[in-house]
Parts: sequence; C-alpha cells; structure tokens
Amino acid sequence: MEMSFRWYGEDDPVTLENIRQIPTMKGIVTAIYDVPVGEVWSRERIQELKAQVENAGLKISVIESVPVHEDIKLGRPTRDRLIDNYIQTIKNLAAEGIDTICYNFMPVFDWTRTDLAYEYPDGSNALIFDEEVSKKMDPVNGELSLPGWDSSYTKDEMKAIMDAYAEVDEEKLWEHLEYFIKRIIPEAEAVGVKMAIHPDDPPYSIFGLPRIITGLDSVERFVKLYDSKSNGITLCVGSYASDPKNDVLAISRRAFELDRVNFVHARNIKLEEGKSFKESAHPSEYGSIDMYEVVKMCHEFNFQGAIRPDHGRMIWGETGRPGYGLYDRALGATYLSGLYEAVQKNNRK
Ligand SMILES: [Mn+2]
Repeated sequence: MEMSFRWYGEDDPVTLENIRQIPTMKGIVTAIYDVPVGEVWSRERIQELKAQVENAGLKISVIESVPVHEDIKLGRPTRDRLIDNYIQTIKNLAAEGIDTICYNFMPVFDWTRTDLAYEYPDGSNALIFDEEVSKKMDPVNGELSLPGWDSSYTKDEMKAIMDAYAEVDEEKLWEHLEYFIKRIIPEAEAVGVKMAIHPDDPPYSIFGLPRIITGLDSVERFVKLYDSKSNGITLCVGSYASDPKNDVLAISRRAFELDRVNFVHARNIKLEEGKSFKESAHPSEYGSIDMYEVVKMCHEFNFQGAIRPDHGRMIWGETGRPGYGLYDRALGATYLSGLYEAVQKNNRK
C-alpha cells in the first residue's frame, strides 16, 4: 500500500512542498489539465509534469484522470479516432514510467453534490448530497451551477448533450464501455499499464442520465468485459458507500478477490435519510464506512498499489478547492497509515 495525495498542478493552492511534509506520503496523483479532452498527451508535457513532481522529491503514483470524450460514451462514429488518441496517451504515459491510470465513464457530469460547504457543528465544512435538493436541480433549464458541472458547456450545448443521451440507456452505455475497453486494455496490458475505472459518484442515475459503475453487480460485469489485471477498478469506498443499497465491504472484498483493485480512494461518508449523505472526516466513528476493515483488506490481499485520502473537509480556516484542502486530507493520510501500521504489526507476531 503506497500512500498518495492528489495534486491539481501549479494552480493548486496546496503545493508539492506542503504534500511532501505529510508523514508517510510517498506519491502524487495528478494529471495534465489543459490538454482538451480527446487529444493526445505528448511525451514532452508528461516529462514536464514528471520533472515538476520529482524535483519536489516525490513521484507520480497514478494519473487521475485521463478523461474519456463524450463521443466515446455516446458511441458516435468519431469515437475510433478518439480511442486511437486515448491509446497513444496510455503509451506515452507508459514510456515515462507511469503504470496506473484512473478514469471514469460517467456521462456529462463527474461527481455531483448539492452543497460544497455544509457547516458541521464544529465549524468544519464538507461536501454533501441532499436527495431532495438534487431532485430540484435541472442542468438544462435550471439556474444552478454546481460542482462537477462542466462550465465549458453553454446552455445550448448542455441541452444538445442531454438530448443525445436520451438515446443512450444503461445497456447502450455498457455496449459503448465494452467497445472502449476491448480496444484500450490489450494496448495498456502490452505496455504494463493498469487501468482503474472510478465508480459513478453518486452511484446511481442523476438527471435521467445512465450510470453503470454503481455496485457489486457492475464490478462483476465490468471485469468480465476483458479478463486482465490491466482492466481493473478504483476502489472508491466513499462513492460505492453513497448508495445505501451497497455493502461497501462486500464490494471491496470481491474486487480484491478478483485481483482487480488497481487504486484505492479512502473517504468516509455518513449516510442520511434516503439517498442523502454527508462527507465526513476519515475515521470510522464519523462515517458509515468501517475504514479499519478497508485498510485491513488492503493488507490481507497484499495490495501493492496506491491509496489516497479522498475528499477532506475544510478545517482550521483553510480556503481552496472544495474537498481538496491540505489539512483534513493530511489527517486522513496519517490516520490510514496508522491503521495500516497497526494491522501490519498485529499480523507479524
Ligand atoms: Mn473517489
């Protein structure tokens, strides 16, 4: 288990120097953010990013994410050229020594919350998802602009893309995912890259859009699309646990048994009424996830990949990118490493 931390590049208020001072920190999870989705990441740009991280005394553990163009998810004819580009990016990353790539297959919206700065009684702020509020959100006609919503879409473009997905139900989306997987995985395998699909967050349909990487059945179905360790998952326990129907520990155990866990996101959430939830501090006592059991499984299955604290709260007056402040994620990292040390030593006697 290798402790890692997400870094958003030079514009991130959290610096590499901050990150390297976090006890037990080994690696960086990052991406190139200014290459348009669908274009190839050049060797030069990857080298630049790598040098930046290495000059700070760290290394790149995982690329998160190489985004998948909507035309691939929609199964449009342009997808073949876009998949060629995606494969070239995988090859370029591999040539620079990067061996794990996280991505997701969520239509239009990435992770979605209804409030980015919910205030807990202790004064800390967290991201939350309120089911009732989410039902009132309408990406086409509504005035609300929310996180994870791609602000590069104009209103007309948003309507066009939402209309395009009206033709794509869950089965169609699975077909498009299968097409993508069958093309990229043999290439990733050939260059020693492990792909890690992130679950949909939250793991159910929102705004009428199909969502398919949602629970145990999805994991079972996904791994069968292509039988290879390179065709793996990001075990984001916070995302899987956000559907009260999911048993996140059962999903974790199954994914480890299948040997398809290529990356772990450890975040805790507190389930509330219905499908509402609040992100919480990492320790088990604050959320619905038994984080000790998650870390114990990483040890039991001798997980060699990267783990990172996922979103954190904003504490101690910190301002910055919601979910991605320094302090609470640093506490999360040391907590997770502490659990791991205890499990490891307990198993040694
Ligand atoms: Mn995650």
